[in-house]
Amino acid sequence: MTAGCAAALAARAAFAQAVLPTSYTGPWQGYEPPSGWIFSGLGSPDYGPDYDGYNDGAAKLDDTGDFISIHYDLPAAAVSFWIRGLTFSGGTFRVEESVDGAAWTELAAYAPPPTNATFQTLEPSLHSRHLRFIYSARVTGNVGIDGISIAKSPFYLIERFETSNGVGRVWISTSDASRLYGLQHTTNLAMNPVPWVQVSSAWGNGGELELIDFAVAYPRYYRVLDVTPPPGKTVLPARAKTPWRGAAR
Ligand SMILES: [Ca+2]
Ligand SMILES: [Ca+2]
Repeated sequence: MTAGCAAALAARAAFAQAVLPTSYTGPWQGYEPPSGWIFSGLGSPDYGPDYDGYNDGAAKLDDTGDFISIHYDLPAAAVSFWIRGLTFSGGTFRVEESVDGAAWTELAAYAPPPTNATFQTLEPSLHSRHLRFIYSARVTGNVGIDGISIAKSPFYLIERFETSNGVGRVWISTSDASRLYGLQHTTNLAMNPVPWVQVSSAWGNGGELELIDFAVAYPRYYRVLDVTPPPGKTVLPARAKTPWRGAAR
C-alpha cells in the first residue's frame, strides 16, 4: 500500500461517523467494524462464551495500545458495555472520551477490571463525539469487551444564546430536515418534576437551526429536544400570519 493510499484510508476512517444510536455485539477480531468504529490490535480468537449473550464472541485486548473506538454524530446520553479482566494484574484499562478525536479525557479507569463479566453504563459529555476502550498500560493479562452500545441524548447542545429587546435566540449546530425541534424553558430547575414549557418549535434544515423565545424573562433555563410527532400524527403547517379581521363566516 502506498503512503498516499494509507493516508486516504486513515482520513476516511477518521471522518466516518456512526449514526446514533449505535451498537455492536461481535464478532470482533478480523471482522469489518461498523461505519465510524475502529478495531485496533484485537487478539485472536475472540473470547467465547461471550458476555452479552449473542454468542458472537467478546473482543480480546491483549497488548498496550489495543483499542476499540467509535466516532459518532450527535450528543450521546450513555455508553453501555460488558467488561472483564482475565488474569489481569498491574496495568490500567481506560474508557476515554473526546470532542475532536485528538485530545482524550478519562471517563472510567479499571485497575483491575472486574474478574467476572460486568455490565457498565457511563455518561459521556454532550460535547464528546468520540469514545474509545483502550488498554492504556498492560503488565499481565487481557481485557474482554463486549456488547457496546451508545444511546442518543434526547437533548441537543445549545451552541449559542443571544437576547435582544426581550427576544431570545438559541442555536443548535446540527438538525435533520425531517425532524421537528422544540425549545423548552423552565424557571425552576429544583422542582421535581421540573416543569418544562415549550415556547416554540422549528423544523430542521439539515444544518444549524435557530429557535426563538419571544418573551425572555429571568431566571429562565432552556433545553432543545426532538419533538417530531410519531408517524400517523400530522402537524398542520403554520398559517400565514394575517391581520385580524373579525370572525370568519
Ligand atoms: Ca458478543
Ligand atoms: Ca493485541
